Amino acid sequence: MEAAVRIAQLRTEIERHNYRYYVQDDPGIPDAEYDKLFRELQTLEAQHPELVSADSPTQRVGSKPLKSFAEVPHRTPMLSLNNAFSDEEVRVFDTRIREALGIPEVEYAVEPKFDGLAVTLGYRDGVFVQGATRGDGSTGEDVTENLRTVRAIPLRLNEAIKDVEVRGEVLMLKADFIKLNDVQRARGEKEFANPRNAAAGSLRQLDSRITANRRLSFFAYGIGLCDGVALPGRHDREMDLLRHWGVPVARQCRVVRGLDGLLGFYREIGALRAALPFDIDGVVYKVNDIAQQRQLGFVSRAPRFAIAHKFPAEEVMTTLLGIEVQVGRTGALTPVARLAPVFVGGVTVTNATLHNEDEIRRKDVRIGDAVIVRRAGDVIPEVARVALEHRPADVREFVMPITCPVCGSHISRQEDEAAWRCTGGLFCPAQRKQALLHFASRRAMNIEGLGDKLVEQLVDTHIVNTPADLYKLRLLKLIALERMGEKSALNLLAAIELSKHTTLARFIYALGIRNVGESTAKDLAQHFGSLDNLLVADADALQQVRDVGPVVAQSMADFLAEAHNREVIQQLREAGVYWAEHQPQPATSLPFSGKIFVLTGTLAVLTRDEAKEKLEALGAKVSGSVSKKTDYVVAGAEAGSKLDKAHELGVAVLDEAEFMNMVGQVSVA
Ligand code: 9MJ
Repeated sequence: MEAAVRIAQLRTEIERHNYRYYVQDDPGIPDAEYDKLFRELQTLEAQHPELVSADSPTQRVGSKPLKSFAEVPHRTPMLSLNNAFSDEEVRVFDTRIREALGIPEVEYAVEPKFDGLAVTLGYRDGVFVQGATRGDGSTGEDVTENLRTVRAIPLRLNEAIKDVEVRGEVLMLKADFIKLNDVQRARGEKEFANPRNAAAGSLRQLDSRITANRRLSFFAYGIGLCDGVALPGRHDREMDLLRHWGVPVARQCRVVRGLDGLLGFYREIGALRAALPFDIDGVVYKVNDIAQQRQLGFVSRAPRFAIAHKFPAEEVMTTLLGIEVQVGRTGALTPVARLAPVFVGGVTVTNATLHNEDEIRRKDVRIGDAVIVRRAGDVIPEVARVALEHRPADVREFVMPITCPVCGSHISRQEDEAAWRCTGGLFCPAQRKQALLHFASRRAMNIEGLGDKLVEQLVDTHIVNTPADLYKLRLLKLIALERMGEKSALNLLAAIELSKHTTLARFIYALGIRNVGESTAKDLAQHFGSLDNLLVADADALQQVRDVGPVVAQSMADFLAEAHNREVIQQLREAGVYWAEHQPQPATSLPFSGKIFVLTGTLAVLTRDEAKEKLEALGAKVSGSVSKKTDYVVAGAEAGSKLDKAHELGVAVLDEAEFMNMVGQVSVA
């Protein structure tokens, strides 16, 4: 047989087995048989290098390690989901949707909630070209090489779609997780706590050859941007389309009607949970009709048309050995339970939060008690309640310290707050350490290698007091520290140097201003465009920023009122921290700001007025006549002279499907 023919056969057969294994949970052949086919293909390709193609299964073996992952801005945001923890919260969700849409019953697409990592897969002309993690929803990390090794991810779609983003979740099947831990144990290497951690650890490998040995899986749950084919206007049909393209979609996805349909699905999947080949932490409900989804829109970064209904957190009993008070980055004193180690929610837990003093009183938690500890997914484990029937006779009451347990400063508590706070600010070593860890964290300045232990040493030895001091570190100082070798010291200095080139948003976030999280920092950076503009902004100016209210404005003012904070900012700039400043965006900056549209002909889905309203809401101008300045002409049925004019001037013309797709893209992911 001709090599090219056999190669094509082998590729098809191998991909078919991948699909059966990862999607249908029904491996067609034993691993050894699969390996034989794979080796035959490798041998043939080695003999005929001209026949090797980027989408061959042999290309899933990983490549040279990267130095770091590049950042990828998402062309359409990757949303997160709001959660519901009870039937009642689901009822409220359904009622709100019915009322907003003005209909008696809603059709929902329902899906398992995969407990993995969200990724986006970019295909051009049907070929997988780029994959990225969710990151903060607007920018992720380029993990293309790692995703290429995931056999469940098609390297080529069954149709050559021009440009499409597939959204889904990377996870590890339970069976593969068990096998992986067997291997880790046999090699004397660290075992993973649960499939999610194993998947996360494998996906974030700079060396994709390691990822290739980890057998990750993938399930799609949506389509981001799509160009080159009109989407069907219903979520379930989009899922069918993905299946048709060869993308894995979970078998459990379904369409139901009304609240009873939602809760029925929740119970059904709950009963199936243990028998599923992958871990799930709940189910997801989405309004099925895409036009209705658009009508409902978003709150903040989560869609109003979807919700995750989470399974209850796992609970176990253990002994409360003691209560320690920790001081956080903003000075909040948090009582932390020290526990007899216990396995819960997929990990071994030795600490759990007790939130604050009032919670300890309310739950009547005493040292020595038998306590019920709860942990769900990624959240911090907490002490849910005391098992009073198991209370020993010799329990002790917890007493809140009257000064900061770390620096001895006075502690205070605002009337409307549950937490006591240390008033020491950056005088308090605990706050200083936390501030530095936050500054160096991945989403802030991203200084790899600056972990708890090192920060502890640097602060305790007074080598580093403020973030600016990090940029003054020298090799000799570092290698004088205990347990610090020359190689680690050099790596750290390189990471610090690398962190100097950042973005304004990261810099603002890194400062650790109270109530200024990542998304607010982004909004501030976007709005003000430069740090100097931000530094002179008063409360009124600040409140012009999207999502900024009096609380954030006050936090900013408090932060900037401290001379030492301004001093640190100045020192950081002098140390060479920089970013590209961009033009400030007007407060009304919207996806289509500055774009001029002309509508012509008859539209089928929207009326002309609705289309105009939609465009204006997105910041576009809608004009009556076509000129060179026109960005797009939207041509419905029987479009006449305006369409001709557009062609004449070379203005981009959209048909209604393309237009709907485009307005959908900017608001729906
Ligand atoms: C998960 N994690 O299984 C979504 N998800 O949809 C499902 N996540 C999602 N859908 C929009 N099934 C944003 C996130």
